[in-house]
Amino acid sequence: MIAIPAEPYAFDFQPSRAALLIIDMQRDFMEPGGFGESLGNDVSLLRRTIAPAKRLLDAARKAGLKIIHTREGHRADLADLPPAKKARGNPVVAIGDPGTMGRILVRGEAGHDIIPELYPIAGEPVIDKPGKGAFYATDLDAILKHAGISQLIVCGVTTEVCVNTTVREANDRGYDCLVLEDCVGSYFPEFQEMGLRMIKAQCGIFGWVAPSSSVIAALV
Ligand code: TIU
Repeated sequence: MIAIPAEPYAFDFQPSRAALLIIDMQRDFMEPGGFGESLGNDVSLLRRTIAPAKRLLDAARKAGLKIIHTREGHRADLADLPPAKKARGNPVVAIGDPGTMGRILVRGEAGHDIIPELYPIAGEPVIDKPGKGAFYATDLDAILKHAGISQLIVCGVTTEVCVNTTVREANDRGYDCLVLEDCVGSYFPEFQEMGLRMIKAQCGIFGWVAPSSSVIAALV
């Protein structure tokens, strides 16, 4: 057990029971022409997460930590896409429509895939999820349970959407989540701040928040 300095108090890190969970670092959210931009967002705001997340990923790989990636997206026939999710916001380019990186948020398309900087390697499961939470309609819980994982070190985008939803789902399933403030990003600076404050408020109602440097220091 290693005490990682965190808010609201130190996180008792147990590397053999921990997984690095990298949420939706996909081209559709991080690069121009994808889903994020189709919703009217400035994707450049998310890109500051890439360098610290890469440093953490390299350290986690070196330390032999379990690493899991997620991707938000849908079947090519869109059978798992709720009509409400497709229609919401009255988008000019909706999920399933052709974009500059293939069909928006559709599995197998270039835009749906993980950015090259953080691309998974052999042995790192990739969870394809149709929703915002990584536990909804996926086998993530089974994979974590079978590996004896009870702690999640969380990176990814966006802070207030898929990261917060997943952390809340994880919390209700009994996992301890440590969210890394420099490795999660939002299109909205105020949601970045509040998304993190909501996790660590009330004595850590959903989990802990720390900079990635604290986890890297614990891994080496
Ligand atoms: N729109 C937005 O902020 N996020 C998403 O739609 N998905 C994720 O956060 N992955």
